[in-house]
Amino acid sequence: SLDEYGIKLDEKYSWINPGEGLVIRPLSSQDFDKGFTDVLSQLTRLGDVSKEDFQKRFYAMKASGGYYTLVVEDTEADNGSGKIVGTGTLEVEQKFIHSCALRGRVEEVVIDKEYRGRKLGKLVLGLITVLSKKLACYKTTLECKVENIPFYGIFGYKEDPEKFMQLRF
Ligand code: 16G
Repeated sequence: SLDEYGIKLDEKYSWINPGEGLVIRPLSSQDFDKGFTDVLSQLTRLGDVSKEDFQKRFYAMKASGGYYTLVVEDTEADNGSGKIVGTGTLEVEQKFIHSCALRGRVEEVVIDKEYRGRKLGKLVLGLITVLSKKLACYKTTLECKVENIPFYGIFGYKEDPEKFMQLRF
């Protein structure tokens, strides 16, 4: 449950309600079988990721710390065996600057195309944002398509005057 990320679902978090049959929780090592990577492949190129690859990376991320991946599961889908229908990750980096602060990054926010329009993206991003604040990140940033700027704006994310640069290999 969200306990694992230090979030106790008290009345303060009554807005964390994905709807009938749906749950939002941390990623588990068993989620490959529930189609976690199928959801990721709706964001960008997934490449070859076997169940073994997924589990290796899952445990490596756990060991290194700083990765908070949330998933939305439709517990009633696939005859009750459950299906991952959304995800989003908070990555927390350690810094020397700002008095040894933490910096948050929002990554891989994607909702299955069949489940869009149910405010699940808002739920995932809202929870990631709360989590980054709770962990005392001095800032939390993300990269997104221009058409998604208004979506992130709802949560207070503003366009950075600095330019984002990249080198692709
Ligand atoms: C988007 C994602 C980012 C992801 C990237 C993949 C959010 C907020 N942003 O920018 O996390 O890593 O797409 O695109 O979800 P790429 O495969 O072109 O690097």
